Amino acid sequence: MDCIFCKIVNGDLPSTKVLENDKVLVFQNINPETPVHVLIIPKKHIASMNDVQEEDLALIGEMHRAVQEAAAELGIAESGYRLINNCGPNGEQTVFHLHYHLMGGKRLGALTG
Ligand code: DGP
Repeated sequence: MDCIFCKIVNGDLPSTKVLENDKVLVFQNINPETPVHVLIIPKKHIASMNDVQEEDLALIGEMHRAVQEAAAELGIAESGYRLINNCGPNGEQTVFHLHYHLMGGKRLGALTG
């Protein structure tokens, strides 16, 4: 499958890993927009939030647990952070493998849409 995040999961593309378990990978965004900007992905290929199935709900929970662990690891748990999922064209999704952006390390300002 021609998916760059699957290639990162498989080790066919390099990444800077923050944490990993058998279900979830957290790695540094190649193009960070904030001092802390990592991506949380399921190892299973799910194209977007629209494609999450009933059987994936525990996996989504695992992703949220990984968010907590990564935020603590990266030192932004107490200061706070923003968790974003871009879905589809209006969401400006560019990589069609489900991911959350975990962003922090500075005051991010109000959402403007
Ligand atoms: P989006 O689909 O718009 O929610 O964002 C995809 C993000 O993925 C974007 O912020 C940049 C990041 N990205 C794209 N290609 C790579 C890559 O090869 N390696 C890493 N580490 N990040 C990537």
